[in-house]
Order: sequence, then C-alpha cells, then structure tokens
Amino acid sequence: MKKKVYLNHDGGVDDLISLFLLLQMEDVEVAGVGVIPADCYLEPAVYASRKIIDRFGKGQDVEVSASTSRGKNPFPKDWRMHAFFVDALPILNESGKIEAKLAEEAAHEHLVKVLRKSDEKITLVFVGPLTDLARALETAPDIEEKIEKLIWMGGTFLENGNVEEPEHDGTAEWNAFWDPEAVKTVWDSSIEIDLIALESTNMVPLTIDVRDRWAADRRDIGIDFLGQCYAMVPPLVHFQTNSTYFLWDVLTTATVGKPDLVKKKEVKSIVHPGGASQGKTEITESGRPVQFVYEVNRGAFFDYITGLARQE
Ligand code: AGV
Ligand code: CA
Repeated sequence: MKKKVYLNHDGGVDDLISLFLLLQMEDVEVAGVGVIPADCYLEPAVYASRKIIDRFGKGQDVEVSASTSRGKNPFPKDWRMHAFFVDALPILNESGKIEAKLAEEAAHEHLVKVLRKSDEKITLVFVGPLTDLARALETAPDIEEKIEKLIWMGGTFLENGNVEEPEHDGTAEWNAFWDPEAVKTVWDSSIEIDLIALESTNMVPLTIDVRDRWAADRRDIGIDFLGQCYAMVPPLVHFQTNSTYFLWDVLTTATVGKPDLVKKKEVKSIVHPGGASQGKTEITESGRPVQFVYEVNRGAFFDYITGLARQE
C-alpha cells in the first residue's frame, strides 16, 4: 500500500522541487498540498504548484490550497521572488492551461478536511513555517489521531542558525523564526516529530559540481527541470553568505522515500516563543521528544534525488 503524504510548503525553489520529487515517488500518494506565503509570494507559488502537478504528477489528482496565515517575522523580499521565476518556466507553461484543482478552503482548513476524510493515517511534510498546522490543531484537535507523524524542515541546535536580522541574536532557523508561536503550539501536541534541522541540511549545500551534473544530463526533462530551478539561486563557491542555498527541503522530502539517507536520534527540546532568541530551538531535559536528524550521506542523497527526477 502507498504511504499517504500531505505537503505544506512555502514556495521556495527547494519547496517546489520537493513537490516535484514527492510526485515521482512510486510508493507515495500525495493527499494534498498547502501553500503558505512565507518565503514566497502566494499567487505564483500556488500556480507553480498546480503546474508541477499537471506536468509531472503522472495523472495524480492532487488539490492545492492557499494559506491565509501570516507570520510574525517576514522573509526578505529577494528570496520571496523565487516563486515567480519557477512559475514562469516554459516547461510549466507549454500546455497553456492549468488543470490541478484549487481548493476552496484555506490551507489549515484543507488540512483538517483531508485528515478527517482519510481512513488511514497521513504523514505530514512541512517545509516552511508550522502556522497552518498550529491553526489546524487549535480549531480541530481531533486531527492528531489521524497524523502518522510530522516531518519538519526547521530548527537547529547549533550556536548559529540562519537568521540575520535586526533585533535577533542569530540563534534561530528561519522557518521557526517566521512564526515561533506556531512551533510552540505544535511542540505542545503529542504528534511524533522528525526534525530535519540545519545540522543535516548544512551538509547539502548547492555546489557547482551538482549543477554541472544536472547540466550534463539535461536531455532528460526531469533533470533539466532540476537544473533550471537551481539556476535561480546562489550556490556555495568560495564561502558561505546569508543567501547561499542549501537543499534544506529536498533533504526533508527525500527522507520520506529513503529514510536510511540520514541518521537521527531522540532529543528533548523547547522553542523560544519571543524575545531576541525567538524561534530558537534548544535541547533541555524539560523539553518534548523529537527525532533529531543530524547527519546525511551526501553522495547517496544526490544520487537518490537525481534518479527520482529522471523521466526516461
Ligand atoms: O531555513 C531554510 C528554509 C527552507 O525551508 N527556507 C529556505 C528553504 O525553503 C528559508 C531560507 C533560509 N535561508 C535562505 C532561505 C536563503 N538563503 N534563501 C532562500 N530561503
Ligand atoms: Ca521552505
């Protein structure tokens, strides 16, 4: 039987590639998609999602819903623009029409609907902030029993996260920082959590050798799609900057199809809901248990996603 997965993403290049790859996994059924305007603008991210389902979804009938959630700390505009670039790619616009359905409900309501009507438990993959899940839990606590587990790209226990913003001390990861209180709400639930934190995603930066590999194989339309998308964002060359791109969400999604790519261990953690460290996740005895992903086999990871992307 196929594993049912619900994806909530925030329209970045690696978010949209996550959707693309999830649709390629033979033992996965995509039960629905929610799009939240955190690290993106909503309209192009929703369009791009529906076009990816049409072009690469192998006929799967997947509904996309738009979020009405707003965060506490906005993402930089430059990063939010990426969804416009993906949405405009000719390969996603060749047919000139969009068929994948747009849900009537807002993303948090859509999540509740999909969970309630499912006979089996569903795995949640969140590769942006947790706001829609927190809102769903607040309005419909009964959904907890329908959730197999939550796989979340977010958080870090490193001294330095990836937030470089005024009035913050730099200890948080962005998805947690956008809405720290939502993280707290989810932490207060008893949902099982796999945490793909910066410790593991730092091991998979976008590098030139990866781009070259996709360029060399661009005759395959799926590999070309990877290459075109990752041409839009800055790779790691001489040293890491605030804009350097990692395969954060793609690693998260890859663990759905191939869990043995990563190593994880249980730790107990809390989140700072406010103040100069807001969004910081921290290991303490009084915290709630999470399965902390701290290491990835880099070579096996890139082989896996490149193989998944291949269409021929
Ligand atoms: O913190 C990582 C999260 C991931 O979900 N996002 C990007 C991924 O989709 C925010 C982010 C952090 N640094 C970034 C980000 C950067 N340099 N460019 C774009 N987004
Ligand atoms: Ca994301």
